[in-house]
Amino acid sequence: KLRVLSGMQPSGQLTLGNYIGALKNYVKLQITHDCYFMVVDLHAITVPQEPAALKEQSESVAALYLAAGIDPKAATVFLQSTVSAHAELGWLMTTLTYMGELERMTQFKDKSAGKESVGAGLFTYPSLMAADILLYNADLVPVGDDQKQHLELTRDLAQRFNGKFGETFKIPQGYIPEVGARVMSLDDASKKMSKSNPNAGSYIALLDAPDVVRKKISRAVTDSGREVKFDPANKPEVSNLISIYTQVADKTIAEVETLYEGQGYGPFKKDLAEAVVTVLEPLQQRYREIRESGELHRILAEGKERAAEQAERMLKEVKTKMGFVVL
Ligand code: AQP
Repeated sequence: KLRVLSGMQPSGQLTLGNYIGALKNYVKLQITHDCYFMVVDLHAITVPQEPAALKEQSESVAALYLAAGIDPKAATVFLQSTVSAHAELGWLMTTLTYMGELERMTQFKDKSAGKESVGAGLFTYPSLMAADILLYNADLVPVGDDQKQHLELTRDLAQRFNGKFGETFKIPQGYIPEVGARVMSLDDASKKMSKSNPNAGSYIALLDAPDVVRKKISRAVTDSGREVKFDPANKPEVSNLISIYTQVADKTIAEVETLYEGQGYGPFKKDLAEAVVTVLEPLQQRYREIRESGELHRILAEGKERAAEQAERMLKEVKTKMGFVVL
C-alpha cells in the first residue's frame, strides 16, 4: 500500500471547505492506502493562538476526523506535537533550507502582508512541513493548490539531503484528489472558505447547529439575477453554492441546474441548506458521542505510539548520517 500523509491545522473550527476538500477524501483513502492523518498543532501556532482555544480546537479536529469516518484502526490519527521528532527534524531541515527559498513562498507573502510583526515560525514553517512528510517516507501528500509550492520545497530538501548525506528520503508526490473542489466564502466568492476568517457568516462550521446552517446559507451572497446556472466567471457566488450542492447531495451540476430552472434562488438555497444539514447532523451526533465517550485521548495516545515508532527510526537515521553522536 502506498503511504499517505496529511494534516489540518487546529486554527479554528473545521469548515465545510475542509470537509469537501480534504476530510471526505481521507475517509476514502484510508481503505486503499496506509494513511497518517495528523492534527498539525505546531503549524497552528505560526499565528497567535490562545492556549485554551488551541487545546479545545485540537481535540475537536481529532474528534471530527473520527466523526467523519476515519477509523483509527485503519489509519494512524495523532497530534503532531505529541511526536517530538517533528520539531527535531524540523530544525534539521531548517538548517538545510535557503532564505531565498522561503522568501519566495507565496503563502508567507500573503499571510505576512501588511502585518506589523510577523513570527519567524511563519517564515520557516515550510521546513517543518517538509519534516512532517519526510519522517514517514510518505509516497503521496494530498495538497490543494496553495500547498503545491511547499511540497516542491519538500522534494528539493529531500533531494538535497540525499545528495549530501546519502540516499535516505523517499521523494514524495503531490496527490490531487479527484474532487479537488475549492469551496469559496459565503460572503466573498473570490476568497476560499477559511476556518480562521473572523466573519463566522463566511463559512459553515461542521459543528454549526442546523438553524445556524440554514441562516448562513439564506444570507449567502448571490447576485441580482435569478438563474441557478453554473458560470464561475460571471456568477461566482451561485456557482460556488452549486458546487457545494453537488458535493453534499451527490448530484451533478446539470441535475442541479435542471432542478431549479425558472425558480429563482429561494427554493435552491432552501434545499441546499437541508442537504448540508443532512450531512452534518449524523456527523455531529457521532462527534458528541466521541467527545462524551472519553476515548479520544486513548485513541490519540495509540496513534502517537504508532507514529512515533516510525518517526523516531527515521530521525535516528538522519542524525547518524548528519554526524550527530546517536546514543
Ligand atoms: N475552502 C476550501 N475548499 C477546499 N478545501 C479546503 N481546505 C481548506 N480550505 C478549503 C483543505 O483543508 C485541509 C486543511 O487545511 P489546513 O488546516 O492546513 O489549513 P488551510 O488550508 O489554510 O485551511 P483553512 O480552513 O483556510 O485554515 P486557516 O484559516 O487556518 O488558514 C487542506 O487539505 C486544504 O487543502
